[in-house]
Amino acid sequence: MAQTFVMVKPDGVRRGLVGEVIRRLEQKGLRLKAMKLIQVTPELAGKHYEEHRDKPFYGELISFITSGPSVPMVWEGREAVQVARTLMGTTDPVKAQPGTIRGDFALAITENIVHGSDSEESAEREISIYFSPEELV
Ligand code: IDP
Repeated sequence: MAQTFVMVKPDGVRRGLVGEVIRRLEQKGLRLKAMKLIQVTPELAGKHYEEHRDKPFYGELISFITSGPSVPMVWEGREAVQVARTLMGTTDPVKAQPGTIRGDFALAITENIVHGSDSEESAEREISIYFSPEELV
C-alpha cells in the first residue's frame, strides 16, 4: 500500500487548521500511520528542502518552516501521494481550486498550510527524515 508524507506547516498550526487537514485526508479514506508535533530545526529543514537550495526563495522557506511548530504525518492508501496532493491543491494558493486545502485556506505562496510529497521516492525520503521506522504504527 502506498505511503505519503504530509506536514501541516507552521501557518496551518498557528491558524488551528491541523484538525481540518486531518479531517479531509481521513474523509477521503487515507489512513494515518504516524503523527507528531515538532519544531522543525534548520538542520531538518535543510534536509527536507535540499532540492530547493539554489532557489531564490530558499532562505524565506527555511525561516518560515522553522518559525513555529509543525505537524509531520505519514498517510497510507491507494495512490496516497497523488491523492494527498490533489486534496492540497497546487503550490500557489492563488491558482489552487476551491475545495482544496490551499484553495480554501491560503493566499500566500510561502504560507500555503501544508506540504505533501511529490512522488513515492520523495515520500520515502521525507518519511525517513522525520520518522524512525518504529514510529509508523
Ligand atoms: P509543493 O510544496 O507544492 O511541492 P515545491 O515546488 O516543492 O511545492 O516548493 C516547496 C515550497 O516552497 C512550497 O510549498 C512553498 O511553500 C515554497 N515555494 C515554492 N515556490 C515559491 C516561490 O516562488 N516563492 C516563495 N515560496 C515558494
